[in-house]
Amino acid sequence: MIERDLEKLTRAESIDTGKPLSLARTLDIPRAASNFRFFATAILHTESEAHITDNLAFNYTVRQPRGIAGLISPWNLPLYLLSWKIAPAIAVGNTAIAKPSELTPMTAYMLCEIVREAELPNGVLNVVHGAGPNVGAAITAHPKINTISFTGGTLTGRKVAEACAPLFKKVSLELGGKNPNIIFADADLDAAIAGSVRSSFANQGQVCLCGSRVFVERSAYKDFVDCFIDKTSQLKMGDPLDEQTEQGAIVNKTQLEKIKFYVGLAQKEGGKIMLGGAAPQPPNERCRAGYFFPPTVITGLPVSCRTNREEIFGPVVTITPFDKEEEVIAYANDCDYGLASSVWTQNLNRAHRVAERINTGTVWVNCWLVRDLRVPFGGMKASGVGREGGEEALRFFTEPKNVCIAK
Ligand code: TXE
Repeated sequence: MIERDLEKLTRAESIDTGKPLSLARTLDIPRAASNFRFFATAILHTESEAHITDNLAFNYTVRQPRGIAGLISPWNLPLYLLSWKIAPAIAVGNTAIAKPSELTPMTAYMLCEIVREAELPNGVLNVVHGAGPNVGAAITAHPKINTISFTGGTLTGRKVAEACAPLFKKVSLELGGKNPNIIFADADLDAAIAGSVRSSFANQGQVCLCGSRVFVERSAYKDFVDCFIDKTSQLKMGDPLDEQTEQGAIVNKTQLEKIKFYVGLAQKEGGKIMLGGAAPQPPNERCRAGYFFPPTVITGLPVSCRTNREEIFGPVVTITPFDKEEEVIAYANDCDYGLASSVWTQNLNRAHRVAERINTGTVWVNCWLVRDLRVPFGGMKASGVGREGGEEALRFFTEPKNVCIAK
């Protein structure tokens, strides 16, 4: 039904978020269908563990639904991220109370119509709309909602954790990121540039996985910067509802102001704006009051300045040269976040070595945002606690019980 309603859902998602129609149609909505399909079949293939204790006993583990799951999701990939919580939660037998971001309610509402048409029993999925501090906080505070899966900002994630701790709730937190994107001189530069433009500016840079700190080995630095800027300047910014648009609008004024603040800060910290840096003319009359900001490239910043430490969550990247592998691993790890990273090199030993030493929940090598729904997904440090995806999600939403039967 999600696939049947692809165009309706695509248009609603683009209107709510400002993302290009083409992105909602190829990424957001198809992934929502995949999420439901994946977990509907995953529960047909789970295995149960058993342990024989000498001649004493036979143990088996049952993983039972936990009860009512509270699912709170953000505005950047609304249906994509909400469905990724709903699907596993109900697949293993919980009921769910889901709260989408107040900024992007539409596809969650449309999902309700779809599940009603699919005859999901009333009460299994309950979508509540409203702002975080009241409706979101009511979910995290409610004593009967014993499992919370949250995706959003780190500051809010802390509030969610504080609300859940005294009630001993099981909590999964997918938070912010300040992801390193490392290009070694021996990389396939064409692939690294194409991949880096995507990881820098997809969804207007509003993806927690975006590679916002680009590090390039010095011997390749000038070529990379020149080609990266050239390729980025070809991205077509426009009306999100225009089929040709590749760069849409920022989700709201607050985020636009946040992006402008950090571009100003970067200049104060010694950065040089190589591309973008100021709000452009709106693409057309319909978008005259829209929140547009061009892909922005900043060089010349100190590695540990605020611009390189704090999450901007917009189409802004910094590019910094490095000389040694040790040095760039230290740069990558000198960060409060630990969500994702990309490493571009054709030296396999180096790929394994660097991947092992970077402290992020995901390390992509010679790619970005390649997603297999079976793998664990999530971050460490200020990027969150716990993992979503595959077996990790099925285990998060269930309560393991050991039954030990004497022989
Ligand atoms: O997230 P919030 P926002 C980052 C990004 C962005 C920042 C804030 O840097 O600038 O987070 O974005 C609900 N109790 N990310 O404002 O506030 C809220 O209603 C319970 C990264 O979107 O975290 C919404 O449904 N719930 C992120 C959800 O939390 C509360 C993607 C997320 O809102 C609440 C988006 C409370 N006290 C932003 N306060 C990622 N990891 O992908 C708010 N909410």
